[in-house]
Amino acid sequence: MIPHTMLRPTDEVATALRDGTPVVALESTIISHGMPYPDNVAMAVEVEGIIREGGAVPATIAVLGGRPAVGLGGDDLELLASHGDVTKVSVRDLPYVVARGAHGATTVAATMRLAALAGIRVFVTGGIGGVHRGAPQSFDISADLTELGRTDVAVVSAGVKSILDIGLTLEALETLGVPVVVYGSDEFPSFYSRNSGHPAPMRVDSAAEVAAVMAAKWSLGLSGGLIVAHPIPESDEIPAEQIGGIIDQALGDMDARGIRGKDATPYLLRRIVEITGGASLAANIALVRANARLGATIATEYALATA
Ligand code: PSU
Ligand code: MN
Repeated sequence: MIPHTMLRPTDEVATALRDGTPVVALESTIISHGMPYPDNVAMAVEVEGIIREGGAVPATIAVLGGRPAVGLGGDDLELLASHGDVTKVSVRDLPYVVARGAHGATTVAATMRLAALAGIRVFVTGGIGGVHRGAPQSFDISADLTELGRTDVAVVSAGVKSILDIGLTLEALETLGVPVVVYGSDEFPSFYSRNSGHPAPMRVDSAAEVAAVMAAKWSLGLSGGLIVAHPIPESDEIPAEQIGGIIDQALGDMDARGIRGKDATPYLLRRIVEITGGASLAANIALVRANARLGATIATEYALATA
């Protein structure tokens, strides 16, 4: 596939897309607004390496000087990780940041859209956005869900954090027609924890099965994304009982400060790292690593299934 003309893919990514080599998209909000410096840039570099070891080409996506970039160099990752002036860009922000020639870190929603424009079908991240707790009053529902409903990309994540209402998020995904497959478990995972109290809507036990679901969905003309929920490795897990109180505390602090809207998720992520003294960050990095391994394998299987 030839990427959209406004995109700036690296030569490596453009060649891989042309040759049908597996490519895995990565988001940049997780770098700029999801983790502290310098752990964020170390994570970004390491994850790209894991994807290469898995036989795929990593394509970290961001907006740099107004150009949607697909595949980044080391300097770009450093800029996104450390520069104070990188906006969090969801789909509604893309036109403004592009028009102004600004830098932007793309969320799951914006990354999915740019990945799809480039012809990339597999995207690895940590956690996705969803229906926030209190959404019946605040209306705060992440555009990640809207995008999953319409853009043809499989998103590998460790589920959703309980900063969100997990039950309502799963309901919204069902309404949007988004398959939610849980990898190797009968329970939907909640990011730091392997369990959430919510059963897996669907279960798969191999990357080939994921690729088969992707191929079947799009062959049937069912547009939109899929969620591959990959539970955090047992050895890295923070039990739900332990993280639950910390998340409640972070949510209380957020309300007390009047933080809302697009600042809510970055604030909560930062506050949870503070309260846990970095333990949540270690878990976060571990689950992204595991997702990168799985994502590279899924991209390889999908390339085989559709060759
Ligand atoms: N959840 C995480 N880590 C993250 C995010 C969510 O555990 O870094 C980021 C992702 O980029 C996601 C975005 O797409 O936050 C969702 O933000 P919002 O709720 O404002 O849509
Ligand atoms: Mn929101």
